[in-house]
Amino acid sequence: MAAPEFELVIGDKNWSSWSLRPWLLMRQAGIPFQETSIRLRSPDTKSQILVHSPTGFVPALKWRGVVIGDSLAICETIADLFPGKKLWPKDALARALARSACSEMHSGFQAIRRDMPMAVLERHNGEGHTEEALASARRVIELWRALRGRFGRQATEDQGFLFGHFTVADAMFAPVVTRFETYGVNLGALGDDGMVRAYMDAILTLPSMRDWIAGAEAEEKEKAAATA
Ligand SMILES: N[C@@H](CCC(=O)N[C@@H](CS)C(=O)NCC(=O)O)C(=O)O
Repeated sequence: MAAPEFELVIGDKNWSSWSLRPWLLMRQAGIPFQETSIRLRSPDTKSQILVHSPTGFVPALKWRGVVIGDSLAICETIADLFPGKKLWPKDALARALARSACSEMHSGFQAIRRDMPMAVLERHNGEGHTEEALASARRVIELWRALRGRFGRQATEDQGFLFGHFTVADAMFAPVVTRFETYGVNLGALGDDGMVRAYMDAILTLPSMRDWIAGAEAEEKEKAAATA
C-alpha cells in the first residue's frame, strides 16, 4: 500500500488540545495520514518538534514537502483539499458563522485554556472554576446553543453537531467539550437546557473521539512503564 500523502505531527493525546482538532477532523473525514507523536513537557520537546516543523509547535501537517503549522490552518487546508467531505457548512451565512466561531475559539477563551487545561483522562470536578473561566464557559454554551438551534437542529440530516453534520467548527471545539467533562462544569447553571449536554455527548461518543481517548490511555501506560 502507498504511504499516506499526509503526516500529522501531534503531541500527547491526554494534553494536546491543539493536536486533537486536526486529528479528529481528518479521522472523521476518513482521510488517511501517518501519525507522528512527540512527547510534550520533556526537556527535548522543542528539539523533537523542530525536526518536523520550524514553528516549534504541534500540530503540524507535512504535505508535499511543506509544513502547515497551526491547528486552524491545517483544518482549513484539509477542508479546502476535500470539498466533497463538506467540512464547512454549504450555506454562505452558516459558513460565515462557522468561521466566526472557529476564530473566536482559536484566538479567545484564554481563561478556559489557562484554568481548565485539557487532560482527557483526568477528572478534577470543581477545579479551575474561576470567575473568568466560567464567564468564558457561559459564552461557549451560548454559542453552541445558538448554532445548534439555528443550524444543527434545522439541518435535513441532523447528526447532533453544530451545523448538523460534522464540520471544522466541531473539531475546533472538541477540546472544550473534554475540558467541561474533566472539570465538571455545571452546564445548567451556565444556561444549558439540555441542548449542550446532547451536543457534548455527540462529540464524546464519536468513534474517532473514543480512539483518541484510548490512544491517550495507551500513551500514559507506555510513559508509566518507561519511568517504572
Ligand atoms: N496556535 C497553535 C498553538 C499550538 C501549541 O501551542 N501547541 C503546543 C502543544 S498543545 C506546543 O506545541 N507546545 C510546544 C512546547 O511545549 O514546547 C495551533 O493552533 O496549532
